[in-house]
Amino acid sequence: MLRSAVTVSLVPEARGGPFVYWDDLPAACQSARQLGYDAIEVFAPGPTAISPDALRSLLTEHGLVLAAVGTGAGWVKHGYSLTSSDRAVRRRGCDFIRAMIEFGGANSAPAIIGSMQGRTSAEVDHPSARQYLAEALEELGEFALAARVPLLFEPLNRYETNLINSIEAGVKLLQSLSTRNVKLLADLFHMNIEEVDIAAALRSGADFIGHIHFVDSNRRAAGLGHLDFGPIVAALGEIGYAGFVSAEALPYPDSEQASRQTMQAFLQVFRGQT
Ligand code: LER
Ligand code: MN
Repeated sequence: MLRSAVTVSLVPEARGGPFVYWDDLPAACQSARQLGYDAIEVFAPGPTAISPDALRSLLTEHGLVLAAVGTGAGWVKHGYSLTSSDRAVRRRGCDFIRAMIEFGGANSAPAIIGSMQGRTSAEVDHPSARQYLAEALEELGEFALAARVPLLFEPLNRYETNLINSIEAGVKLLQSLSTRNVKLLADLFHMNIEEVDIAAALRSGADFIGHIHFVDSNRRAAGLGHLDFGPIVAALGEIGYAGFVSAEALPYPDSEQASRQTMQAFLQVFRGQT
């Protein structure tokens, strides 16, 4: 059965970003548990921010599991990108993600590649960027397989990347790879900007969707924007989606209220509670 998760950012450089809880991991775990979440998703500054054992103890103490770990700190803190024109920067980006895969894998959670996909530039044209990205995903997908977790790849909207903006483009990219261990992260905020029909896109990505970022049109908590969740929930049911639905939303009006609002929406739309 599909499960609920909520994001926690431990990255000061990401301030202003779409994460529900900030800075204090124990406090976030406590609040998440009180509100009834199954899991947390951690946006960490790096693989040594907290030891996997300490993280496991904290999760166990609160009856939570780890849904996923973000790798975007590689970009926001270090300027790494998997499609940089500089081979050394691409290598450092891959190594950072390998370490994050091990970090998440130690608690059975996949790593997410979002902003680390980078974008084309004056130095890197589209075919080169696509090739760099495919090479990195081949390597990292198989590395994740050895850590017994999938790797999650997230299409982003056009203002964040010009590489992979839609589920269709994501599916094409994954189909071009030989590794079968990369799955798509469908973020409803990005999809609201890029997709013609969100529910149809989810259905078309059926075999590839491995994680959902649950959020409304304006990146506030579900229910605070104008997304129609009925067809989205129906599509996820139709494709038998059984992964995490993770709140990656702005802490609006504050973390606690965004978290509470998301859980209320989750129970309503996925569990049929009124
Ligand atoms: C960024 O916009 C995003 O949605 C994150 O999940 C990826 O870093
Ligand atoms: Mn996202």
